[in-house]
Formats: sequence, structure tokens, C-alpha cells
Amino acid sequence: MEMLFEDATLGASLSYHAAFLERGEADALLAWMLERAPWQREAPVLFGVVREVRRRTCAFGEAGRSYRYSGIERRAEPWPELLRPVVERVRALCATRFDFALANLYPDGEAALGKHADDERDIVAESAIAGLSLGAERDFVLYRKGPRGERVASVALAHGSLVVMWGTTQQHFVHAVPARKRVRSPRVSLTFRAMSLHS
Ligand SMILES: O=C(O)CCC(=O)C(=O)O
Repeated sequence: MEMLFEDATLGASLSYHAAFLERGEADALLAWMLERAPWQREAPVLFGVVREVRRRTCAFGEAGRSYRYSGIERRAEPWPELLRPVVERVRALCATRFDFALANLYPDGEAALGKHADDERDIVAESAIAGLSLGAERDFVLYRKGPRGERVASVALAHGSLVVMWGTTQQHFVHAVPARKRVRSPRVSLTFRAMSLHS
């Protein structure tokens, strides 16, 4: 485990777990996700305009969970068998009762995710958010919120790695997965979240 960033005053930090999954386990999960996951196109509404993006998403979790963001609603499919033991390990590592995971498929390096915080009301305030990476290595960048918005951490996320945003990170920081044009192969991420019971 590597602590990539910590602001003790704010109660925010970012940790990185390079070989969270063994190679074979990561390969099998990636293959399942690419072939079997129920990917959907995203068409987020930003400033009132519908914008289609290259990324695809779907969601897994406990029965009845759903997640709303940017005018999109993703309802959880049941946890796939292959993912169940992984969810247990992510829960144990973070001591957090994750009940939902949003999956992102980046078909190639042109697919990206802009700066945002996972600060929707559906998420339990100040709970950890853990991101599992499968496939092509992509950068994950953390910036301070606000007009200066300086970059505070950047990490190349390896196949089978886990990155965890702790505490108040979503309140004070935004994160992004920038485009990397030279990347030609797909990446899948699963971000585990603890949802408020009202959702
Ligand atoms: O793909 C990633 O690693 C980041 C995903 C993310 O930021 C999100 O789902 O909110």
C-alpha cells in the first residue's frame, strides 16, 4: 500500500494498492467484464445539453440500489459470481460496507472521464470510494477543488490495482481519467460506493 496524498487537516487521502488482485484473477475479471457486462452508452446532460461520450457504463450491487449522476440513472445488476469475492476483499480493506459499484469501460485512450467529485447525495457522506482497475494502464489525477485547482496526485493505474479515496476527498477534491491517445486497448474500472439507504 502506498499513500499517494494526505491532507490530515481536511481528513482526505488517496491510497494505492498496486497488486490488489493476482494476475490470473484480474485477467478473468477483465474478460468477463468485456464479454458479459451489460454495458450501456452514456449520454450525460451537461448544462442542459445531451452529450454522448465514448465511455460505456453499467452498475452492480445489492438489490434495489441505483445511482443518479449527470441526468443518468444506473440501476444495479446483481453482483456477478466472479466479483463477489473481490467485493468482500475491497470491503475488508476499506472497512466499508460497499453495496454498489459503477463500472466504466474505456474502449481506448480517447475515452476519458473529466474532473468530477463523487459527491452525489446518494453516497454515504465521507465514506471511502474504491476504484479497481482492469486492462490498459491509465492515469488517475486528483486536483484540489476551487479556482486554482492544482494537481495534488497522479498515478498510473495498473491492471489489478485498487485506488482508494478516503474521508472528505469528495468534498475538497475532484478526480479525472484524462485521455491518452497512444493507448489502443480497453480499460475497465469498478468504483465501489456505499449508498445511503434512501436510494
Ligand atoms: O475509471 C476510473 O478509474 C474512475 C472512475 C470514476 O471516477 C467514477 O466512476 O466516478
